[in-house]
Amino acid sequence: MKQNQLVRALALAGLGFGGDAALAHVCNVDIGSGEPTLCGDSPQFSVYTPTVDKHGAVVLPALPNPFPAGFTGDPNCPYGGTDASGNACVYGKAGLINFSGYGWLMGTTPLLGDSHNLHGGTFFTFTLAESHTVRITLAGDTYFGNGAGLDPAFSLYAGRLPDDAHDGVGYDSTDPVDDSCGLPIASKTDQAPGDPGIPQYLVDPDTCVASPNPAFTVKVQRQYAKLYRRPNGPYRDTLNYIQTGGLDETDNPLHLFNGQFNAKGGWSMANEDAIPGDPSQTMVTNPDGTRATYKPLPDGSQELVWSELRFIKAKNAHTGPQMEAMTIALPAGHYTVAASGANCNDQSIACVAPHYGGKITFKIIE
Ligand SMILES: [Ca+2]
Ligand SMILES: [Ca+2]
Repeated sequence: MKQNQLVRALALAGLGFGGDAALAHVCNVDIGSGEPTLCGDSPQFSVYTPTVDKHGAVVLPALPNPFPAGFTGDPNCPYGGTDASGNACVYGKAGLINFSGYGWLMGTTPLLGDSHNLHGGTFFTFTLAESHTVRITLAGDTYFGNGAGLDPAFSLYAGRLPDDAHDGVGYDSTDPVDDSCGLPIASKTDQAPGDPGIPQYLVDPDTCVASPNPAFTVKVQRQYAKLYRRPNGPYRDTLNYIQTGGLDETDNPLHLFNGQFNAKGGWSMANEDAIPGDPSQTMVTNPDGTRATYKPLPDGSQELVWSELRFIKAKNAHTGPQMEAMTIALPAGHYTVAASGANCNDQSIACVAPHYGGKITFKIIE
């Protein structure tokens, strides 16, 4: 319970960061269609409205575009109307002004990054009905006098995350702990296949005193080191924290993971509708090998509540404000772009305080 309260507090702290509660958790903004994307909960929406330039590229800039003629919004809470309870439906024009200087770079480290620091939880998605070569760019973009200074960087993945997913939910916790002593346990979603589940310490459940586990032999230690040899691999060791420096003599991790965002490997997140242990929520494996969990809804449909992203490629070819671009051939499927800054990765105010405007573009080349 303590852990959940802590997670909730962190999540709320994240909500304030960037100034817009509706943007704090995963919002998948479609950069493939050129159509407006609604984010947030009724009756308050943020609307990302891209344009298509003369070269046929979808452009999403820092300064928000006007709603296009004929824009109606959510049918349950129409633009200019009221919801079922009579509340006015509020539509805010959203531009990209929330890129942090460290959001992407932190995700390249073994401690990973916090997805809130990418663009307040905004991810950029597109869908290909068939194979195409596509071009994606990210650059700084001025808004209200700010915008210069972003060192752009982004990562491309196959798949997409559930709406409203975030780093700390119980189903897929960043640093999961047991209920009785608050000490680390293996992540059910992120541990490597073949992880033997042998803890480095044994803990007395009554006193919570930790002592070395004789079963955690040198051989087992080597097994862990092999399973988690890639610091930015698609799996995380949250039992023994082999990737991040191990445990101290009281069984506490020397270094916790910052979040789940992995800029150089696969990763996964869940939303609050994913319930650990709920047998009605089935985990399935997609044709590309990624896994996903769905929650059955009363109308017979299914809600995506947990999913894995499969890493394809990261782009940070330049240091400084130069635009980053990726041209890549992709098969049919759903894709996600995680974008933010590669300016710095430390705790200084100069690093963590500024947020920058940016512009992302997407185009099918052939
Ligand atoms: Ca995960
Ligand atoms: Ca860069």
